[in-house]
Amino acid sequence: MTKLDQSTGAAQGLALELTDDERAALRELAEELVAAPPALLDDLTWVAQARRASCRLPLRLRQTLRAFRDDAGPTGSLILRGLPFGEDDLPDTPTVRESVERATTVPAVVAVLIGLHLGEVIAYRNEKTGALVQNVVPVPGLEGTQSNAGSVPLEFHVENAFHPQRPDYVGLLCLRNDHAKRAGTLVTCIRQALPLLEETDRKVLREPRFITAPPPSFHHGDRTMPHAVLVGSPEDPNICLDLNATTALDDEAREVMARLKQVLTDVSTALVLQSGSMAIIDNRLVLHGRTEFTPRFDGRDRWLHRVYVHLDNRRTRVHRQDARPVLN
Ligand SMILES: O=C(O)CCC(=O)C(=O)O
Ligand SMILES: [Fe+2]
Repeated sequence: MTKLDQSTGAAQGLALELTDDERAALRELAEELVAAPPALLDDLTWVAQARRASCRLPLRLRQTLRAFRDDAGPTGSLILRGLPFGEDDLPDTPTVRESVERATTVPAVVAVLIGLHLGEVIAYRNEKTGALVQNVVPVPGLEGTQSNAGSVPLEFHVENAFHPQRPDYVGLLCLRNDHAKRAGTLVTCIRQALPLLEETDRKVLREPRFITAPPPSFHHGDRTMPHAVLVGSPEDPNICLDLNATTALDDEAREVMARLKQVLTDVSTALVLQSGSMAIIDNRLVLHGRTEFTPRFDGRDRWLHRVYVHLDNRRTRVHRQDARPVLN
């Protein structure tokens, strides 16, 4: 893994650019899976075939994912570039609410293969109809919403922060960026924010003085009990916070949350994904959001595939019916 060019001055995280040979090998593997019956991303027998195939991803890609799983590094995010598809091969960007991908296309299969090498690809029954691969696209009428169908700036959040079994990783694969090629996924990592917080503030953030509601993408779901924002090792904690859905329960906690928001903003970076790139975000360490952009609804708007990954299937068994990877 190599560090990205840091000419912007901001640490942009870990990155891997596929070589031409690796791209060709990944294309061949993805096409095999596109054709594997029943050619449905959410079918358990198809997922089992994809899981086996994920062991045949190019070696450097497997090594990179394996190292990222051990430690997501100072920024908690990884960018893969040179994935085997181009903007010109794609159909129009969807424009409907709750858009998901059900059929095995090369980009969707690539997202699933990468997710399945990192862990298990999961979804939530009450979000986007439980589909394993979801479309992140601007939707007419939802421009101003704090959701991934919007196009106004999207506040920093841990994905599904309210859920007791939130994803360990979020994968965002870019099929096409916005017309201006400038829309970015914003990321900010608690590892970079922590040194800038006073110990008195850290202590408040370790106490159960916050509650978090489900995001608008969830049709059902309960608010959390009072919870801490920083959890685990005091020197290298996990973070659980959604700036649009987390409420502080008292004045002091509210002030601390405002200071944390400022620090998270100060250390944030924009990952401007272009077609053929994928960001993998460690959802225990990183909050993400999005810059604003102007959709045209002309079939060429920004389009990402999103996948969620869990590291441990057993941990979520109580949330799943039978062996399916869809959580309640
Ligand atoms: O549009 C993006 O870059 C990220 C949107 C988002 O937060 C998500 O899809 O989870
Ligand atoms: Fe998100």
